[in-house]
Amino acid sequence: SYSKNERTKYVNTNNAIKSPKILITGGLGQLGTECAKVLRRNYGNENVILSDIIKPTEESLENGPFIFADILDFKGLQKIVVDYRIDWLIHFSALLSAVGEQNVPLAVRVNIEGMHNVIELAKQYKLRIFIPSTIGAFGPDSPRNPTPNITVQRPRTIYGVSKVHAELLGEYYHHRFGLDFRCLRFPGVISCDPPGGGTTDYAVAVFHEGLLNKRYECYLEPHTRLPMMYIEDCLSALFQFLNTPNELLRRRVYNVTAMSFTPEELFNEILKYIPDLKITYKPDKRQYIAENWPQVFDDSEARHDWGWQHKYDLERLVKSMVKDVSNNFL
Ligand code: AKB
Repeated sequence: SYSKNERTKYVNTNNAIKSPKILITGGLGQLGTECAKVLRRNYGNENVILSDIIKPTEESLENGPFIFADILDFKGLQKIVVDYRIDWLIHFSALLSAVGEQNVPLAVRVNIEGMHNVIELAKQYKLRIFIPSTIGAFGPDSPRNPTPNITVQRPRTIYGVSKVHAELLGEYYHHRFGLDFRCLRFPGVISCDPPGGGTTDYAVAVFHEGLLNKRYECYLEPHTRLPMMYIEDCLSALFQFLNTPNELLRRRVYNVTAMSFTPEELFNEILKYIPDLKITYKPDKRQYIAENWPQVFDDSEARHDWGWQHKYDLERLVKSMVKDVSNNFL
């Protein structure tokens, strides 16, 4: 059901509820293509526009419009919003935690300046805007087990700093200008599409390398516990949250998660499917990042306020990933 304001916006002259027009930035990253599939199933292919600065594959062009959009080009973004009459903006463009540390100036431009552009755009054109945050928005001073929705946030990566900045600016624009800003803090997201440059990537890479080469060298120590979720849960959280009437939201930023595991626990579950899998450990700089992140994420507020529920636990996740990767990549 739609709130009063939303009704005004999405009811057309025939009194039918109109689908929102949605722009996804950073659409060719880990979440974009799959997110577009979910939204297109619900709102129609033409109403969901995937965008990026990367050249798309055939698959990304399959089900609906794809356009070039550079989040650092404010006028270009304005033109897209006007030309396509955009209502909602899903802003995925970002450099992740590990790759951000390798190029801090670029991370500042993309994650901070780019976010300034989209948030200002959303304010000007009264868009609903979703920006993902992350477990990386916490740091060594935050309680790690569990990490509540509201607590100390002093991250030690540029990725984390930029995400705390996005959370705070979004909340500020909401209170000051009435911007419909929505933000979920995601844990490590596991999907058969490869992520690019995160600290939780090992939990995806092990499926690809494990199934292909029967060996995997892990860059985290065996007992490093991190919160995680399967892509399907991540996208249903996003979809459900985007559609929650404003009056049910007690916050603009919510923790969401599904499970927590260590590399060793994940590999033991995978061994049930690939018994000859050989695991070695060679911790690198990402170990330091992971050590300062939450181990267990408290998402009770999301569960309470808008009914968040995950479907995938570790066993189901591994079963699905083995199947997805075997079917699509082998
Ligand atoms: C990363 O590892 O940087 C991301 C995240 C947890 O935000 N996957």
